[in-house]
Amino acid sequence: MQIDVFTLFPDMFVGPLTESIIARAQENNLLTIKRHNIRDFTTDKHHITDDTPYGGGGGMIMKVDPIAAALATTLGDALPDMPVILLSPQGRVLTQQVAQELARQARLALICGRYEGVDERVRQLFVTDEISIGDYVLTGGELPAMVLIDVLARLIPGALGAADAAENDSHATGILEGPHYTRPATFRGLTVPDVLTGGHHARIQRWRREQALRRTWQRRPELLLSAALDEADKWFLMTLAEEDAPPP
Ligand code: 4FV
Repeated sequence: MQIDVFTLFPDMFVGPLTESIIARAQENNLLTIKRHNIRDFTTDKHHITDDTPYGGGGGMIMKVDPIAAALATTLGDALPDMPVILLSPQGRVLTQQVAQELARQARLALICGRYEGVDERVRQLFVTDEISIGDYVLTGGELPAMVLIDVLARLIPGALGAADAAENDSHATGILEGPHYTRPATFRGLTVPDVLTGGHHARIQRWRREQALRRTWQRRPELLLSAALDEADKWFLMTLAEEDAPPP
């Protein structure tokens, strides 16, 4: 996968994209990330990339022309048929399902807004998709772009160590993950559940599924409405409901 990032702050990406899994995915040519500084595509001597809003009002707006030049110059004839994603609070909210959909693309372009946002003609001329990482306002689209790159990198086959790690993720299964344990077997008197050290894989799998269902029931019950639940899951959830039901 190749991701072209258009930003006024390319150096913000250095840290997050040069460590651990994302660094290794680039070393193994599973992922290529190209950072483009929109300011490099200005034509005026002051390299202006933003201006005051027509109609007045506070704040500044990112100009369309430097962004247009950056996209055309760097993407060339690949531009028309590749997803161009604007990171903004007005976008569809990023979920694991949205990430799985985008992870099928060979190439993506990400536009990072700043100030009050981009000129609307950026959307009209270039943007094919708009993604928000959540209902809050950040100083720029760079962190959302990094979040999107991180969630996509994990979904690239071969990017993660254990082959199936991504499949069991919270949200990848539609429900939350249950508790995890590793050595020591006891810490400050807290011991690892016996089922996990008993070596009975079917019991371990069942226990993990029930813990995941319990955590989802307690913290994000709405996820259960869209989760793929089998009969055993439904019976287990019934017992949780009885547990929580007020005494008659
Ligand atoms: C944002 C979000 C976000 C809005 C104004 C950048 C800021 C500034 N992007 N998910 N939430 N963007 O807050 O994606 O231009």
